[in-house]
Amino acid sequence: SSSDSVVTLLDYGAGNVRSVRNAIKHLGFDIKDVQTPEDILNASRLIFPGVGAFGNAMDVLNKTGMAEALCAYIEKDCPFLGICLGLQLLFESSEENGPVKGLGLIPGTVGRFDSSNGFRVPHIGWNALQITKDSGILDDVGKHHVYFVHSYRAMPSGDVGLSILRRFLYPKVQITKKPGDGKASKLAQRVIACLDVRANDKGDLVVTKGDQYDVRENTDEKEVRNLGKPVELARQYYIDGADEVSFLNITGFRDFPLGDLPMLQVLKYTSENVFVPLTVGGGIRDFTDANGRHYTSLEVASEYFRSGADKISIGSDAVYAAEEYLRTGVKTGKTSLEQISRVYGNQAVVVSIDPRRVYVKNPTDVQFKTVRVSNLGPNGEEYAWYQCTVNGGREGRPIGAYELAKAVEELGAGEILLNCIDCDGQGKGFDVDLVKLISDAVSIPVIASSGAGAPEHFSEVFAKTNASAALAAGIFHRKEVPIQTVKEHLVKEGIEVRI
Ligand code: 1PR
Repeated sequence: SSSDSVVTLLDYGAGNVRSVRNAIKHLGFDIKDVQTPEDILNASRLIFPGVGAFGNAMDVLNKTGMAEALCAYIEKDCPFLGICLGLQLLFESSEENGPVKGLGLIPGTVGRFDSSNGFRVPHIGWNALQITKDSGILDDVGKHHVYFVHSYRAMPSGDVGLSILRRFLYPKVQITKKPGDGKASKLAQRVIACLDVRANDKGDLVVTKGDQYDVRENTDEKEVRNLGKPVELARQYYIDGADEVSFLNITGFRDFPLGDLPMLQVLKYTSENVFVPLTVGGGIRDFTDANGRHYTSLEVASEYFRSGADKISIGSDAVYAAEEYLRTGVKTGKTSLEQISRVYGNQAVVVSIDPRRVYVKNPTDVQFKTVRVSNLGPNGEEYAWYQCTVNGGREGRPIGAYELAKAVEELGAGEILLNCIDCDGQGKGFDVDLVKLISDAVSIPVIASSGAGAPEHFSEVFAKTNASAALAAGIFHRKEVPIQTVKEHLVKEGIEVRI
């Protein structure tokens, strides 16, 4: 093929580069992978989709000689597109894992966002771009929401001075966009479609859906409820406007996911056609297989990332980690949460909480944080706490959702997927008391989940709580309400969404 249709890609092996690969192929280009530093020097067009954490990336670039080649390539002024960390690495240093020294090609540093003023960090979701300078490749982008997922941002030094000089040298450059004059104006609330996946009794991977986590039919055979094929449904939800798609491998707690190749296949096929972020959860923990081979949770997560996941989600293992942390007050650095977020960044690690409501007469009856409930309990109880469970709701643990959320935030979770067993599959609305409790307790984004049965439930949870996203399953699987209708309703209610 002619070199015009070839793009050189620098993939140093951390995180999901699959989505960029799929996008490049989708646009009709071939990819040449960088194997040696020479490949960088010989490139005619280089894309560096940086994913993961800054320190780890710099280590790899330095060890492989890629750092030096990158500097030489960019100094020659050859076409270079650095995406996310791939751009940040060009700066002098980063606060992430550090300070760590960067490539030093652009004056300035990379710093963490400030989470005071109620701004949630990581910054996750579809936000607006303010394009104040004329830049060919960003033309028209200002009208749309674009996806962000990061805790750090580059802060070029001498920005004002540079732009004065630029205007002096290039007086024709116009400000093409005034802030706020496009359609997209701020961070959009997300609508997420969730696919609970497991093998049915015949061994086929199916999308299933529970009623308070019970996924079996109410028949004599008690077969696993089958709502469709994972790849097809994910594709449909993407077309319908889902802002993200989540897969939960719901038997991952007992079946080892790397033995579960179909799930990895599902991710691979899905990421070829679905260009919104994919999250996958289930079974992320240390594991020893039947042959005695030990896998770390980091290896399990890496396999999910390589197969196309943008984020992974940890359930049971995060509960044990939080319990241990609260008991000892020590961060060991060894939990799956800490290890995966250190390598892939906090923004790539979601903690999925599966709480069950426990009513109490008085807040002092339990050592856990309680809320005053909007609807009284069966014996007139005015309070409840939310007990965390493991193994798909099968076992209750001595920790509340509030305590867990705060602990996992400290251990490095970047986002919380907040389910509620009582509401799951009931279609009666989200547990607003719970979502409010948790989204007020942490400064990372919280995804409300379980119970959506009508568009009004989405607007209710966004109006009454600080949730950043709302996730639903049954309402979409059963085709009761299309995603587009939910979004139109949110727009009508004055809630910003990506259209
Ligand atoms: O513990 O790390 O292996 O992770 C297991 C993962 O699988 C967890 O994220 C856990 O939430 C999930 N899971 C386990 N068992 C079930 C089950 O249903 N039997 N599903 C399960 C979780 C809840 C949501 C559901 C919402 C929305 N299901 O995923 O999609 O409740 O449903 P709705 O809109 O129909 O009400 P680990």
